[in-house]
Amino acid sequence: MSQMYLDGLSELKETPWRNTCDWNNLSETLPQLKDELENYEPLGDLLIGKNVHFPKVNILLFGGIGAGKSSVFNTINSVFREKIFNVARSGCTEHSLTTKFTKYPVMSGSSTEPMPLKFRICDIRGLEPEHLMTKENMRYVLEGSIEDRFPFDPSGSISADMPGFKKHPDLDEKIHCVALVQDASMVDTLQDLSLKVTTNIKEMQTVMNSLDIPQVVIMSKIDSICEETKQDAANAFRSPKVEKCVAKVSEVLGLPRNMVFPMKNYENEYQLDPSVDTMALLTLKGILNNCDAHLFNHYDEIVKKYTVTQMSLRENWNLLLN
Ligand SMILES: Nc1nc2c(ncn2[C@@H]2O[C@H](COP(=O)(O)OP(=O)(O)OP(=O)(O)O)[C@@H](O)[C@H]2O)c(=O)[nH]1
Ligand SMILES: [Mg+2]
Repeated sequence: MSQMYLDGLSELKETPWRNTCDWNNLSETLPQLKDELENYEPLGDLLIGKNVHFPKVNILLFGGIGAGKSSVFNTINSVFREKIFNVARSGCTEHSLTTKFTKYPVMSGSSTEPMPLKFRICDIRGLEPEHLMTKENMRYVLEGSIEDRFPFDPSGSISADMPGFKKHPDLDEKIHCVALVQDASMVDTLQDLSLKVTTNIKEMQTVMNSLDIPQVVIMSKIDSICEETKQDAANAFRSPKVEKCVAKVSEVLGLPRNMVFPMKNYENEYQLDPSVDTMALLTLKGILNNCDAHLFNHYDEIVKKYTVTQMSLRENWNLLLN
């Protein structure tokens, strides 16, 4: 864990370094935010009245081993399931605990009939100095060629004839935004200890850029760099330590500071915490905005391919009956 950030207590700032939401009124803020995201539709009002239905957006979690990728999915899923719900395996191991490429649906509601939301979170094996991602594999993942539950080694070789490889994926099977997950407690060592992994991430960013796929950073484990944030995640946006860490990550990964989202994942808790929930939803909202920005560049293609015609309605109806 980073000593630099744990030395001394951080004095919380009077005014937050980023304006996010009303943290003093979470009993109203949180349900509003949750409702907004439960009703998220890809491209939102741009498709209203058009009879166009783009099924779901796909978010890829990407980063080093143990960065907290699977925990990010578990945290977001827990918020919507209204209970701590660990679907993806998480923990600390010598090699990445996640070995399959998994497209997780997110369900809302704690009732018996959960409602699937309009986004999926894709979890992948973490990068290790001896298991770095090749540009070719990155392209396959981003372009939707890797099917759900495919055992996937970022450095392994993949051939188009392998089972689980999709040759011509549709736009709704591709990745629409990448969230680079970075452990906040590793940030001051990014340039030395994990240099190989960081260099690999930056190399993969060139592939994402070439495909015009937006990137954000989820800066996980912020509770481990700031005592006040550990006590209450709501303090993160008034913590100079978190602010400094965000600036450093933005500099190293070459993304604007407003694309870096601090997050505290559920890891030791038995019960949901409104501050942790709110922070996770703010992050998700930022990611979904980026997904929409990406889809906007494919607007004409979406209208052309995803318009629901009388014919396709009839076909779906027949499928349901048979
Ligand atoms: N304190 C704290 N621990 C966290 C947080 N997020 C994740 N962890 C812990 O970090 C460890 C690694 O988390 P994972 O979610 O398994 O990380 P991963 O990136 O999926 O790891 P691999 O799949 O092995 O690459 C686990 O022990 C988590 O409980 C966080 O926000 N705060
Ligand atoms: Mg994992």
